[in-house]
Amino acid sequence: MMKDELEQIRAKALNQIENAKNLDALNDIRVSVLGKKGELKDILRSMKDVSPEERPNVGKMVNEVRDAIEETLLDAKKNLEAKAMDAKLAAETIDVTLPAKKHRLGKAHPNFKVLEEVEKIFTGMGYEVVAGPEIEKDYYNFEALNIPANHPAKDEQDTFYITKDILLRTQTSPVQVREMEKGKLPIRMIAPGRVFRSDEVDATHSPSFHQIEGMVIDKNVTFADLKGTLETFAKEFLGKDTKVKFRPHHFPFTEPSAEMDVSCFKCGGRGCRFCKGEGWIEILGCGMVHPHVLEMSGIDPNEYSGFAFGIGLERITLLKYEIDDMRLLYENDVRFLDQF
Ligand code: 2NL
Repeated sequence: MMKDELEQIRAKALNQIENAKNLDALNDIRVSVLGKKGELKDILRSMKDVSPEERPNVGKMVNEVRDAIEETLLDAKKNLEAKAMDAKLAAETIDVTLPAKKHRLGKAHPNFKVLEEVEKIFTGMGYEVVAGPEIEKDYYNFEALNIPANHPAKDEQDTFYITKDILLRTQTSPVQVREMEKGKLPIRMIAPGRVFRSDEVDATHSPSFHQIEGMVIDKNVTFADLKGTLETFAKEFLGKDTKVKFRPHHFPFTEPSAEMDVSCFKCGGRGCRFCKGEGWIEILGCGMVHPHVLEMSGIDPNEYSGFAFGIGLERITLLKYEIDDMRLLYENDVRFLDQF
């Protein structure tokens, strides 16, 4: 009779365990069957009614049933925990084969592209690229370049002064003066960089823009070297059919001085809207370094001579890419920049 009861407890418990949905349900089963007030404890309490001969058998059976239920409970617990872990992992799964999010790639600014191109042309001819300070002494920006105290360029309307003697450079010439002062000759250099002039912003002006100056100083450098070098530059930069023309000009730091025009690369020189019917476009200023400029930087003009030139970077960028307003170069509108 007690044996039947035990079998019933076992069958009922195993069935409940099999149907348990979670760990709480399993625990409830444990308490109701194996706990202090559980069904098996009731059986043990009624052992006193069992005959002494039968007791060891019944005791053995109770132990068997308890062990079986405990073992099944443990298996079910492991099973439920494994299922919970599987669900957690499934929820956290990342599909590494999905396409990645698209990144917006940056692009080189047209000014920078032109600068790189110009640098490549001159370094290819053996020039060194040299940088210098944007905040300069009046001496390096003006005096050492033969620009007298009363020159209009020195006017506060054109130049940003920090103190009476310190200013934002208006050209990159000071970099070249500093190089001459070092006294290591010959010199073959370009000095690209930011320059400042107190100009109102419009389609062709900005208070901060960029210049590329160049200079060669050696024995027996002539105006023919200047012309050959700058013609080579123009052909490499704008195409081999480009023609050049030198017009006399005046700069305080060069003598003689000139401006170089290139044949219009849109119409080939016939005259069009782009070159305003001229057939020619001005792209740089140049000249033979003034003997007084050489002398002030400690170079003997009887032994050495040289040429120099200055190119407005924004100006040639606008020309090269046919951009009609300089302000576009500074706005950093990606719809504009994406086109280069
Ligand atoms: C222009 C004119 C020029 C130079 C810059 C230079 C520098 C030294 C000595 C002599 Cl250290 N000259 N630079 C020479 C001629 C012209 O630039 O119109 N640039 C946009």
